[in-house]
Amino acid sequence: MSFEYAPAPESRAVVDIAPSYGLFIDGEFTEAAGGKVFKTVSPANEEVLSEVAQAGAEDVERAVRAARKAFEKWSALPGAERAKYLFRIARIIQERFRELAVLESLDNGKPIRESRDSDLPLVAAHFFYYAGWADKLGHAGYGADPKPLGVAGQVIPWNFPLLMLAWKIAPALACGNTVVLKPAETTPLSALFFADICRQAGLPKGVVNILTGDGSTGAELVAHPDVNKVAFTGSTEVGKAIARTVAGTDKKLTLELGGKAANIVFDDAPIDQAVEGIVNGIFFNQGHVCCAGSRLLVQESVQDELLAALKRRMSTLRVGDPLDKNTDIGAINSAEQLARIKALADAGEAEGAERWAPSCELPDAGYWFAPTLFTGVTQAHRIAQEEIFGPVLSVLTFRTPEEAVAKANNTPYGLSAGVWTEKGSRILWMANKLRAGIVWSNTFNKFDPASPFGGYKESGFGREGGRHGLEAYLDV
Ligand code: TXE
Repeated sequence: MSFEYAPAPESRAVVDIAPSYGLFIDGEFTEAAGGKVFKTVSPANEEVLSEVAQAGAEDVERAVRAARKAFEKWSALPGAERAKYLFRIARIIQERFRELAVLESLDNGKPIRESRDSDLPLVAAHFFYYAGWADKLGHAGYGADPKPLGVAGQVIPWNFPLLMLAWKIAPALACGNTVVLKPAETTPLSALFFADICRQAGLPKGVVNILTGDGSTGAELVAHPDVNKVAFTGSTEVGKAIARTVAGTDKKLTLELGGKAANIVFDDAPIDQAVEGIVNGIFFNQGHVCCAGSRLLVQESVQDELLAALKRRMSTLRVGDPLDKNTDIGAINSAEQLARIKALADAGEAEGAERWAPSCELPDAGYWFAPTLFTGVTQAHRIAQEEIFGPVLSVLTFRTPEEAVAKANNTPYGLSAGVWTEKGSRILWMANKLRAGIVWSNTFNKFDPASPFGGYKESGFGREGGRHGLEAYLDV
């Protein structure tokens, strides 16, 4: 069985999406020099939401020039003045949160409960947090007068469009840099609404520029000789290509790439609490999360009990309309991403793992994938090594803490991990042994702007968030 999906009209009405958008350069919306456009669709029903300009080399040139010009004045402003703009932006985000949450769910496919209760509050929190730093940089232990780097070229992905923008733009502006940001091609709209918020806040022209476009726009931007700092979040493959471009230049670089986090459950953990953490870890945002707990490592003695409880819980998850407040799992962001998830899940079966999913109705139109569990997974299986970036959980088992650590660390990635146990000393021991930038204990996917975020190994380098996040935008 299947059903027709149509977004709830009352929520859809809170956001006014224009039929077309230009690039945001030097404080104005403008057409791309080459006149090219592309469509952005709602992944829940393939409705065309708007037509957006595709920036080319000439537009990158214009945007970087505008950012360079604005840098002179912006970097010379006292920190307290820059803070005022950032506080103003944070407050406008709070005032417009409902509109932005609906927009984000429409363009990305994520459940409104998540965009409203997780993404948007964190977006505002990042601007408040870094606004607070802008006038304190001289007293933060960086030396008397730390300097901004110049023009930051920032490329972000589609899984948390507005939150990734906040992670990149808030610290850059607080430190006195100016920005050219390229959102992902499947989720350009919230960045364009953010451009409007910059105007509303009276931000000086050219301090923030938004270039919509695909990977070719991103490649032009990071290669531009007048960009001083490159910040990228996305696939490890593209991250490596960007690192090659930047190598041999004087640009600074931070990369936040993929992950294959282990969520490790010991036999003394409260099972119900752990199940909630596992579900949140892998099904939050359809599993389109770089730090998603995509591998469950469960201690052998509690495997049966835990998996039974997990399957019961998974059977209650509601998949469907992103704008319905009761939805737990929304739409997969794009046809391409859906194809990648399907291919890896099929590889799991072909390699001998056992596939299970609760019965659930999926809409006809749009891109959907049921929450899926694989048991009988070995460390060599592709679904235990590669980032699936979808609602698919691979289950492995262990007997001792040492074995758990060895298995958890046995992927090319090192972004995050979770440890579930009542034993404090074990948590500390595990946290030290796990090669992961973030280790959560008895919780998962908790974020705070004051806490640095970033990875080991192929998950990238540099930290975003917290005091460490400032260092990526300062010459100290
Ligand atoms: O990523 P891309 P895709 C992982 C996840 C996913 C896979 C592919 O496993 O399945 O990557 O996703 C821009 N120079 N992550 O293809 O291509 C692109 O336009 C400069 C994990 O969407 O890396 C977009 O804005 N920029 C991840 C951004 O890079 C380029 C989040 C990300 O797209 C470029 C997303 C180039 N040569 C995917 N090519 C995370 N760490 O959270 C593309 N882009």
